[in-house]
Amino acid sequence: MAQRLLVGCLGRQAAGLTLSRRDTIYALSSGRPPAGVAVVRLSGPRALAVLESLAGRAIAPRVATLAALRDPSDGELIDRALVLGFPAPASFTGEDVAELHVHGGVAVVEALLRALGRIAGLRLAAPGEFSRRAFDNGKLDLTQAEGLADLIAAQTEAQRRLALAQAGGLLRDRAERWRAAIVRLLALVEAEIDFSDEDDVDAGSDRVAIAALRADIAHVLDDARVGERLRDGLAIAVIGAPNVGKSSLINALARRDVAIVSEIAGTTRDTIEVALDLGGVPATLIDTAGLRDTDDPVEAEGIRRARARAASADLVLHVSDRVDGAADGQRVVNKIDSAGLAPGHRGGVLYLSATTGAGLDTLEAWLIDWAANATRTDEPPLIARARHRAALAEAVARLDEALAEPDAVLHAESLRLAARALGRVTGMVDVEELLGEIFGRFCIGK
Ligand SMILES: Nc1nc2c(ncn2[C@@H]2O[C@H](COP(=O)(O)OP(=O)(O)OP(=O)(O)O)[C@@H](O)[C@H]2O)c(=O)[nH]1
Ligand SMILES: [Mg+2]
Repeated sequence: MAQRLLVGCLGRQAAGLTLSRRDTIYALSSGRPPAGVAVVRLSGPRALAVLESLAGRAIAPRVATLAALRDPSDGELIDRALVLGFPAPASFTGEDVAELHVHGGVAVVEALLRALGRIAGLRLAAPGEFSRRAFDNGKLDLTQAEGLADLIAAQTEAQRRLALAQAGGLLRDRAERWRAAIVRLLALVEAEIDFSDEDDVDAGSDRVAIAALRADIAHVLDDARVGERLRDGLAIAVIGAPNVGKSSLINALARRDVAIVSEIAGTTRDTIEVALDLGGVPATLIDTAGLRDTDDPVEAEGIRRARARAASADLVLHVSDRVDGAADGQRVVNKIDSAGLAPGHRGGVLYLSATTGAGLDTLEAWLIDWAANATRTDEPPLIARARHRAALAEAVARLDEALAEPDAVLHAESLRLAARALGRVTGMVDVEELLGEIFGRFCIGK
């Protein structure tokens, strides 16, 4: 292993970015027309030449310029637009990029896209292709690309903040730092193996450092899944006996008629989900089939699903229509209008009426409070996806392996696998780089 890694000093190339010459791509990057403004973006070797041929003149880089855009094939005026050129590599994709800010009319955008489509060497971008090129050119790592996708999909304030932190490289920086530290340790171990006559060298000097790294990563993993909860939303299951008003409550909270309500017990069969914004924290409210013994196989299946949803939910609201009885979850007593009870929060129970709306504000405030608590952290969450969690957990497991391994060669292999796991987080797994690090430090007259 050590021999293979340390063969020769010739292989010390930079972690290779071999940019093949590729198509110039274009797409409407703004929302669906009509709109005030539409932004059409081009990226690739022909982007700036095409920009100038549309504008009929030279366009200064990085300066917003008003230009009359004409179809190069027939000289027809398409629109007067604000255009920008970003020469490579200082652009979003790392390639030459042009942006055309035209009036956002359906026909304007169509005419422009048609004109672009007629130009040789240009083609419509595939979904995500601009970001993919940015990734390929080292402008973004995987976590930042994911962060950008999440930022575009963000529906609530908490999601926006999380996505912005990811897009800004919060996780990338940490993962890269951990990985670099492991690669340094690995280089030391490799050198020990290489320069020692024995194969059972004690690689003990690095164990303190490995244990510290392991603790650091484990601490980040121990985050109550706040990042994933913010990204995916908190799950709130509404359960209870048939006819207590679960669906009515869901409709009241969602402020629309999402679930069917009737005086017939056993109305809801399927689980129905509604998205809620709880003070910036996304949540999914899940209506379920009323729990009771039944011979109806369809209803029984609904009840099975209700129990499963409750088991996996972040919160269970247990609705009943009377004061007595136990509950597994937060107790909510509905129909206080017919029971003659006052609305509010007393003795751990929320009293309300889905029909009159009394007590709903208390429930909403309680939910917002609960959501804030469920997603509260000292530090901004680093992990936003199961993929991140799996890779970091793998790194911890490999570091544990390394710590327990007496054989220096196997110890080094575990460290290498830990580094790879971290490299998978950012998508920058690269053996070349590992080699570079080792050669750079230990190429002493070999
Ligand atoms: N008086 C009064 N009636 C209510 C209230 N909430 C719901 N109801 C009525 O109770 C009946 C049952 O309501 P649903 O919302 O369908 O009850 P559910 O718990 O979803 O019932 P299943 O889906 O069958 O389990 C309907 O006739 C509602 O109009 C309330 O706050 N006050
Ligand atoms: Mg129902």
